[in-house]
Order: sequence, then C-alpha cells, then structure tokens
Amino acid sequence: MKIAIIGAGNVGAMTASRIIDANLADAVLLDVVQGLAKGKALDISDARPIFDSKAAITGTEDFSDIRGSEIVVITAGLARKPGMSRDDLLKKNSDIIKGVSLQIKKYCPSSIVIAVTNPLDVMAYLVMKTTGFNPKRVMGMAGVLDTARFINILREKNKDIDEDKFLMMGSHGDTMVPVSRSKKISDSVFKEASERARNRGAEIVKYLGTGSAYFAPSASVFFMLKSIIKDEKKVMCASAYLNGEYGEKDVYIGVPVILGSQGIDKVIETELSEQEKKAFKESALQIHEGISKTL
Ligand code: A3D
Repeated sequence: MKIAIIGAGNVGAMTASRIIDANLADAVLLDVVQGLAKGKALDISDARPIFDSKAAITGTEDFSDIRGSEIVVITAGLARKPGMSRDDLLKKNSDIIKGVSLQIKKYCPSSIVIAVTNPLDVMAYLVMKTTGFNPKRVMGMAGVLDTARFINILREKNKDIDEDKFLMMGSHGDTMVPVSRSKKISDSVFKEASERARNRGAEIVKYLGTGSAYFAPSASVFFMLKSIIKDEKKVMCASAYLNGEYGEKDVYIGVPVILGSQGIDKVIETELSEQEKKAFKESALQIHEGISKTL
C-alpha cells in the first residue's frame, strides 16, 4: 500500500511521520518547495530502526512520483495566520487544490482522496469536482479532529463522560454543529465546551504566532487512513458528499460516516433536534456560498 501526501508542511510531514512510525504503509511526500519533501522524508526514514518500521518513504517535487498511490492526502496550501478566517484562505487554496486534483486524476485515477486543506468542506467538494471521482472516494478530514477537541475539553469537566454520545457535525468553521446525546452533562457545560471546541483552532493559532495546529490534525488523518487500509469500517465524522441525506444536495459537509477500504461506505443519518437541524442547514448554506465563489 502506497500513500501520497501532497504538501510537506506541518500537517503533511507529521502525517507521514505517523504513517512510517506505525509501519502502516509506504509513503511519498510531495511539496513544491525544492528539497523540502526530500529532506523531511530522509529525517522521517531515519526513525524507522527506532520504531522497527519497514515502511518506505521518499520525498519529491515531481507529481509523476505519486503514481500508483492508493490513497492521497492533500495538505497543500496555506495555513491560517493570526486573525485570518478559514474563508480568507478560500481563493488562494482553491487554485492550489484544482491544480493538485488534476495531477491526482492523472497519476492516481483509482485512489481514495482525503482533503485537509482549508476551507475544508469547500476544498473537498473542489477535489471531487475536479477529479471527477466517485464522491465515496473523496472526503475531508475535520470531524474526527473537531469531535476529539470537543471530547477532550469535556473530559476536563467530567472524566467519565460517555464519549460515543458526542459529535461535531456541519462545516469545519464557525458554523460547526455540536451534537450531544449524553445525559451526563448540563446544558451550560455543553454550551461552553462547544464554544471552546469551535474556537480551538484559532486559540492554537494565536499562541503559535505562525502556522496552525498539526499534532491532533495529523492524528485524525492517521485514524482515517487506518480505517481505510485495514477496512475497519469505523464510524467517525468526516466531510462527505450529500445527495439528499439530511435534506442537503451537492455539498460536502461534516456528518457521521462508516469508513472502509472503498472509502465512505455509508453516510449515517442520525436523528437531529429542530435546533440542530436549523444549525446544520445554516452551516450547509455557508458551504454552498463558499463553493459558488470558487466555480
Ligand atoms: P504548511 O505547514 O504551510 O504546509 C503547507 C505546504 O503546502 C507548504 O509546505 C507548501 O509549500 C505546500 N504547497 C503549497 N502549494 C502546493 C502545491 N501546489 N503542491 C504541493 N505542495 C504545495 O500548512 P499546514 O501543514 O499546517 O496546513 C496545511 C493545510 O491544512 C492548510 O490549509 C491548513 O489550514 C489545513 N488544516 C486543516 C485542518 C482541518 O482540520 C481541516 C487542520 C490543520 C490544518
């Protein structure tokens, strides 16, 4: 199994490192910056004896080297800077994503693609449109991260919360939709934790000064890759194409899915309250607007 990672910045390189350290698959790391992917790939490969990994990693600037990859992770693009919203990135990153998608179509026509670049849901849609791939094979990583952040914050309040009863759905942005089916937390704890989870990315960006989060984001990509490669069919939130589910059409948005070796096995339609339905609709509307600006 060969995985291509496009973009050897913080998220791309850390994802590659997690793949190789865990001996999950071979990887090729690609970046437009001369030498960047080659240098990082060498560094990652040197840790293999420590982790007893036999997985191979190479770095490149040449898209033809991704040929034969069964899964492609796209982290190419700009990261948010302090004070910059995810939507500010829209124009710059959509041009990059369109170009990268054409290369994926050319060299990896049967691959499964995981988009990470922001604004996530719009970029996942652009990948699907530009490659022309079956939407089941194109998805965005955000829900795994946003749900993990939500649960991590809730754990501070209650160590034994029922973690499987929480989800972050909707857009990876200011309109994400927190969902709880737990009776173990109060409304006020739920609201406060939702708000903190929604702002977690910005909180991290503010501390860092340059760049944005990458430890938990790369862990989230790794979790998705493992479910695909080992056909675990795990249930998780991901940005998926909706064709009528949740009353939405022709949009990518965060929903619970089953993820296996063929990509998105199924979009799970969980029952939503009236308030959650309204929030989800608003979130989808915002993504539709983003999509219309890029086409
Ligand atoms: P960064 O460390 O800047 O890495 C991006 C890399 O992409 C750089 O090394 C660039 O040289 C490279 N690049 C730019 N254009 C191309 C191209 N055409 N082909 C190949 N490589 C290219 O950023 P990062 O790794 O921190 O973040 C990458 C993206 O992921 C950004 O858009 C972030 O906003 C996004 N991100 C999303 C999440 C989600 O949860 C959805 C989390 C973290 C980061």
